[in-house]
Parts: sequence; structure tokens; C-alpha cells
Amino acid sequence: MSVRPALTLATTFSKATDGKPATYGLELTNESTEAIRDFTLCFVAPTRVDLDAVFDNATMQRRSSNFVEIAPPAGFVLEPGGRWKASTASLGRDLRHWSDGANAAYLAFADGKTLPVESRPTTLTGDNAPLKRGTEPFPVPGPGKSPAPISVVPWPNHVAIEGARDVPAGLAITASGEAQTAADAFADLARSLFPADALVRPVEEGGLSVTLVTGAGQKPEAYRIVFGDEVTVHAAGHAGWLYGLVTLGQILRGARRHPLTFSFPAAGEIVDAPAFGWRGSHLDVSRQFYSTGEVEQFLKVMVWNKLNRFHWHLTDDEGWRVEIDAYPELTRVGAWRGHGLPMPPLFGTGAARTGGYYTKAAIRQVVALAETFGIDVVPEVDVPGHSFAAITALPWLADPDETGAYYFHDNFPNGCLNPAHEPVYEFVEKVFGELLELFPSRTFHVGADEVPEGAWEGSPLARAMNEEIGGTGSPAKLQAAFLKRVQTFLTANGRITGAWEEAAMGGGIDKEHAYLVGWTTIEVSQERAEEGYDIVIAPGQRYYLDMANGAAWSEPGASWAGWSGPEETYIFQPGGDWTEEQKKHLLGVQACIWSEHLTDRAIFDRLVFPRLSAIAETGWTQAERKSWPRFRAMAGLLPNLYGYWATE
Ligand code: TNX
Repeated sequence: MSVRPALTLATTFSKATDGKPATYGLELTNESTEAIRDFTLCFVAPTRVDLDAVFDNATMQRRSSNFVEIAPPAGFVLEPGGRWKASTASLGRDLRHWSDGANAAYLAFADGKTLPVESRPTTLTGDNAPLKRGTEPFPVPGPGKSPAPISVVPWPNHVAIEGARDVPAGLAITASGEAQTAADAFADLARSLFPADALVRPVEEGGLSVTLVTGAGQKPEAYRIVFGDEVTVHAAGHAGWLYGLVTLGQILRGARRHPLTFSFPAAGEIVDAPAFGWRGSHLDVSRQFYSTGEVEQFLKVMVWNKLNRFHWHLTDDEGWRVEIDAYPELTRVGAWRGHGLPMPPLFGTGAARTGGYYTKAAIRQVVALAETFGIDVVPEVDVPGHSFAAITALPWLADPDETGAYYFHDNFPNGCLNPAHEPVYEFVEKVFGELLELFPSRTFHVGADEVPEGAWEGSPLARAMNEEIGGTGSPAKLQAAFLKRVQTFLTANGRITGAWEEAAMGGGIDKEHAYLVGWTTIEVSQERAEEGYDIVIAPGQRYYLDMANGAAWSEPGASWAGWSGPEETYIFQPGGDWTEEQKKHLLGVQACIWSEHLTDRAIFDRLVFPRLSAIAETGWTQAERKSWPRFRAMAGLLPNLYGYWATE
């Protein structure tokens, strides 16, 4: 049983004013009946204080990435009902949103004991707006006000429907052979997303007869629905039938819930096929762990949006999330964060040991489920950068003679696998080898993002190698040499190497067997396409779903790429001004769900929905058929993951 802590931490951000720097204030209150002494305060926040931060009325004991430990002045006693206030101006950057501040805290004592502290959401001085959490509800327009007669997201590419019939109570699906698998997958989907709607029900319970028919010559994901007294869904295979049924299920739900706004067609047809082959979502399970059950439910939400690529970001600095038989330490050490553990508490976790990882059986289960939903699971093991968890678990991965420290992004020291250190390759091949058995996808993503300037400079091995390959001061050539070797291994195993856009630096990798995910700006993606790389578009400014929905403090989320509301994300259209040659390399679009700020599931729901559906519509619907007013009218019918809706 957990008891509400008697200690609370209130934090405040004050913007810079004339002559006064921006300040982060902390106030610890003791609501217990006991005096507390000889303690330190540990807290974690997405915004880091500087490595050499100076505090007013406190001294910093330790800072490890986003983890901070400060001590009150010597001899300080926190009396019952008493407070301790401290502050610092040593901030890397301003806080912009309430989720930037401390989101977990505890007290630590010399004997290793800890006391829980309730961390209140950080306030901005002078801003009292209620904090936003949960998906923003998009009200469905009233009778006769809908911009479209039926509710479908993503909007189909050819709609020639006529009239409206009495809305059936459900769909009674008849299928045989291969089509039966699609019908079963749809029934499973409908039942888990909307249990009580009973979208699938027999004729005896009012279900409308829907027959799945083999349509010759259709592309794999294409489908055709013909409406009449009965309905037929024509497709060439599994994905097409499934998508046809999803469209029907959405039409039915909209018409049942809002019968004066949306209808169920009496006649006519919908002929549909996707604009892009790659319609993905990435999920960062390193910064936050999402259990198998959550991932499975997320896949269901994806298929309801006709998304077909799940980019599973399995490793990063803050956590290693997949069982590897050759190296049990990876998950024993790298999957758990907590007080006194090699991996400190981070991103919403306090003293308690927190985290988890997927067993091989769990991965197989997810991959099998994804297959029934027409979703290709692309695993990512992020190398050579973002490898702090791996190196913490297996210290021999570092050059033993390396001196000094380099930092980047997550601010862990020396978190990159060293391209000049031979044991690194044995590690990579063993890990990838085990994962290739689990993931049948043609593509395997190797990360390659954000190796910082200065990486490996303190490693004699890396310096020697750099000289040999004619590298300059930057680590780009070393990384390219590493990636080429890794790619050769994957190519020999019949896989396409996926990577973030930085894989093209320092000479790049073999374009014939690669695809890149463009993330910094759309211009960089266009350049990569021009260079001849196949590219998936995920610009941080529009498709990073960790960015806040708006500029206000009350909106949770990150801000390095600005903010993007559902409308901004929706109207963004990649490739509009690209040459025909560049467009040939444009595989499609992808949402990226980075988890640093997603410290509770209500934040997840606010940030991911309905922007995920906005990206899905861009992936599916031809640019000239997109319409924000239509999307907005239907967004309220789409599911979120955890059921948190903003009440404001
Ligand atoms: C950049 S995008 C990263 C991630 C962060 C993300 C936060 C990319 C390839 N690297 O490590 O989580 O920004 O928005």
C-alpha cells in the first residue's frame, strides 16, 4: 500500500526580468510530525540544471543527466510544518511548459534510506491557467453541420456514395479462406477498442450482412466497398480487407453515435488505396517503459488509423528494453532505474526501482499480433550514440584507456559505442543476431543519431583510427566507418538498414540497402532524398509528438522544435515542392513519440491524440483531398490510448 507522502516539493520558474536571470525555485514542505535532518533532496526534471550549477541556499551534490541531488546548508533541520527554499539560475535553457519542471522527488539519507516526496507540477510565476492533461476533445458538429456525410479517418481517396439507409446495429461479416483471418482481426480490433459498441454482431442481432470478396488486380492495401441491401468489401488480401472493414466500422460508429450528423450510405462505393506505403509511428520505450499490453493496445489504435509501420525504439541512454541471451546484464542493469542503482531515477521516476523490459516471448507475441493487423514492426537499437545504458551494463564496451568526458543531448558522459574498439562489433553482431530472429521485418533500424562533437577524442584507439581513415576533428567519419560495418552485417542477413538522417554524414552508408528517417527539418530530408537516400518524413517541428500542442505554459510537452497543434500537424504536407526524382525516394511519413516528457499517461494522451491521426491522414489521403475542417469534425470519434480526456 502506498501512503501519500507527508513531504511535498513545489517548484516555480520565473522568467528573466531586468537585471535578474531566469530562476528555478524549489520549496520543500514537511507536513509530517517529525523533524528531518541530514538529508539530501533528489529530483528529476526534463530541464537540466548545469553540470556546475550553483544553488542559493543549497549545494549540488550530484548531477547525472536529468537527475539532481542537492543538500541544504550544514546543520539544517526541516521542522514539522517547516519549509526549505532553494533556487538556481544555472539552467541550460528556459522552462517553457509545466512538464519541463521537476516531476519526481525524494529525500535520501547517508544509510541508503529514502523518503518519498510528492512533487507538484511546476508553476510559472504569474500564470494561473489550469494545466492541461488528457486528449483535447473535438466536439462532433451538430445536425446538418458536418462537412462530410460519413465519418472516416483517414479520409478515403474516392468516395461515390448515395443516400442514407437506416443505420444498422452492427456488421455481420461473412468470409472464407484467407479473408476469414482479416474478419477475425477486425473483430478482435473492434472488441478491444470499443467493447460495448459490439460493432461486429450476427444478423440475428441486427447485424448488416457484409461479405469479403477477392478483388483481382488490387494493390495489397487497397479495398473497394460496394453499398446496397448488403455490403461487399473487395480486396486482394489481408490488409485490404482489414482496412475496408475499418472504414465500415468507422462509418457505422459515427452514424450510430451521431445519427443526425453522419449517415450510413444506402448505395454507391468507396474505392481506396494509400498515398504512401510507409505510414508509421515510432515509440520510445526507453525513457518511459510501456508494457507489452500497452504496446499491443497502441498497435490497435494504429490500425484503426491505417498505420502500418511500428518503429520500436528499444534502447537509448536511459534504458535497455529487450532481453538478449548473450548479455543478461543489459536488462539486469540497463532496464531499471532507481535510487542507488547504476541507472539513476529519471523522467518521472523517484527512488523506487522502476522500469522493465520485453522478454523474447513478449516480443514474439507483439510481432505476431502486429502481423494480424498488417503492421510491420521495425526494431531500433540505437548505436553508436545513445548507448549509456548498454555501456553502464557492459563497461568493457568502452576503450579502457579513454580519458576525459564528452556529453550531449541526454547529458550522460561518454555514452557512445567506440568504432575503434573491436569488442563493440562482437557485441553489435550478437545483439543484432538475436534480434533478427525475433523480427521478420525487412528493415532494421540502427539509430545513428546525435553522436556529439568531441565523441571518442579521449580514446587512443579512436584517435589512431581517425588518423588512418583521414578523419577530421569531427566524429562523422568514425561513425560512418562503424555504420558501414554494421550495415554490411545486416545486408548479408538480407535486411535494409534504417537509420536517422545523420547516417548520411561522414561519407554515409550504402543507399541501395538503406532508408533514413528525416527529423531535424524537412529541408534536410529533401537534401537526403536528393542525395539518393530513401526517406521517411518525421520533422520534429510537426511530427514529433513530444512537442507541446501550443505555446502556453499550461500545455505539457517539449519545445526544442517549437510547438504544433493538431491543425499545424495536419496541414503540413511533405514533398509538395520536391522534384519527381526526389519524390521517388519519399517512402512516407511517421509520427515519433519520444517519451522524456511523457511522465504520466494523461500527458501521453494529450500529446499523441489526435495528432497521430492527423499524420495518419497525411500518409493515406492524397494531398488534394485533405481537409482540416473535415478532419476536425471527425477527430472526436477517434480513440486515444489511456482514456484521459481534457475536461477544461
Ligand atoms: C532528439 S530525434 C532525439 C531523441 C530525443 C528527441 C526529443 C532523434 C533521432 N534524437 O533522442 O528523444 O530529440 O524530441
